[in-house]
Amino acid sequence: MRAYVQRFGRNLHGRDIAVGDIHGHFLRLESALAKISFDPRQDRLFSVGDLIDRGPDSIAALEWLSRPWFHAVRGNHEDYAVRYETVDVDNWAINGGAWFQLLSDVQKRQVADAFAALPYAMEIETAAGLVGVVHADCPSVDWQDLATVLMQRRKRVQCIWSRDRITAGDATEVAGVRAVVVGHTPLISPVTLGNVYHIDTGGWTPHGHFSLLNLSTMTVEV
Ligand SMILES: [Mn+2]
Repeated sequence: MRAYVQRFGRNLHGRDIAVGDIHGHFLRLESALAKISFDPRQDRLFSVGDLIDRGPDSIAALEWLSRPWFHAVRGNHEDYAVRYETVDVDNWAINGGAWFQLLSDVQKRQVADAFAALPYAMEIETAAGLVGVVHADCPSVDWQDLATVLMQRRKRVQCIWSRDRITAGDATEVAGVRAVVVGHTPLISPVTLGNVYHIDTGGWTPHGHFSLLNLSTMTVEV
């Protein structure tokens, strides 16, 4: 597998945009990107993970990951797929993973391998400083310690599952980084706690929408 933390240099030509949980709703994502005139020739899109499950088109995640301007971290739903040989299938199905059981053995392996290659964290250099992306929460006090901290399995679990910060309203800043962007917990509108931006506004739910966050200005474009 690749490194736990994947680094991206400055985008000198276009925008860097982050999006919350997609959960198989790639057509809705395309509509949201059209609203901001997203230009794949120069803009980049960074996903907080949970590309799959619940929505109608989970398998499209693989095609999206092959696009050079689309990047994602591992969410807890990708982690189900990575662990497909030992996962509690019934529990996963309740959480939207029934589609996976209909795949051939070859497809299952292909999907699991693609998601196993995803990093737990991405860090993007922007004009205003370094911005981090993880699925649920940053498990280290200082972002600069993250690669080391993620060597512990329980910290990787925290990274893709924890709701402690948002549940407690904890506004402690993550040191060593300008901002951290997370998803995992559906909200009516984006919530910023300290320098942690929670952007899953339920674009995959009947009444939610995708929030597209500009990583240079840390403002929501739509
Ligand atoms: Mn999640």
